[in-house]
Amino acid sequence: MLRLYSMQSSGNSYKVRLLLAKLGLPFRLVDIDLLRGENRTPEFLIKNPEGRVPLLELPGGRLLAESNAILVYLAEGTSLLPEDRFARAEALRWMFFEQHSHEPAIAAARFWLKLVRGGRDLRTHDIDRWMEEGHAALAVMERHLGRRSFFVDNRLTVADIALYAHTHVAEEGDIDLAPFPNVRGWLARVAAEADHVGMEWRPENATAMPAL
Ligand SMILES: N[C@@H](CCC(=O)N[C@@H](CS)C(=O)NCC(=O)O)C(=O)O
Repeated sequence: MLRLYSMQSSGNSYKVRLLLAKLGLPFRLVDIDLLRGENRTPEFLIKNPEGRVPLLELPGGRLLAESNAILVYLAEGTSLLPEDRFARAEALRWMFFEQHSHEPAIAAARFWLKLVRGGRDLRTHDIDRWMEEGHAALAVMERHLGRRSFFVDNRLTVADIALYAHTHVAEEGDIDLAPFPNVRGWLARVAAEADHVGMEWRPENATAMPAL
């Protein structure tokens, strides 16, 4: 069975849980609590030298890190990963945008302002930059969505899943979505798609990180 190392409140982990739920793929969820340093134990660093979640373990033991690489791997052969060469490259383009221009500001703001106790004081010097870069990324999305229902091919793809995960909780990092009506409309469309699950969803078989 697939095994996913994940933290429930991690947007990057949520991308993978959402895709697995949509595809109806059974998997074992292994909780890694970053706030307790479970991602920095020798056992976990053997699996992912970067010490990050999500991490996917395949039945034969092979390991795949990086949320968007995991999405592409799992969605292969499904309608969520375009077959057409150009559409597939466009999906990748938006996933690279998410990692380079969106997640570093929007996810970091939420992590430090909502999830880390005292994070606002620890990272005061970063807040203005997160707001500026987060708004800039949302403005790009707003313009793109002006004439489209979804990011690629006017249908749900892995690009939407990658961008949805942190955007739908951006306000938890003080990033106001009110000025972005197209983005808000798109968030509602993604959430209305078949087999959508929220960030709180978990399969029944969750376990803690096993010792080696
Ligand atoms: N680019 C990676 C980023 C993964 C990432 O930063 N994960 C966070 C949780 S959302 C993490 O594990 N942080 C712990 C750390 O960096 O020590 C991805 O998309 O999977």
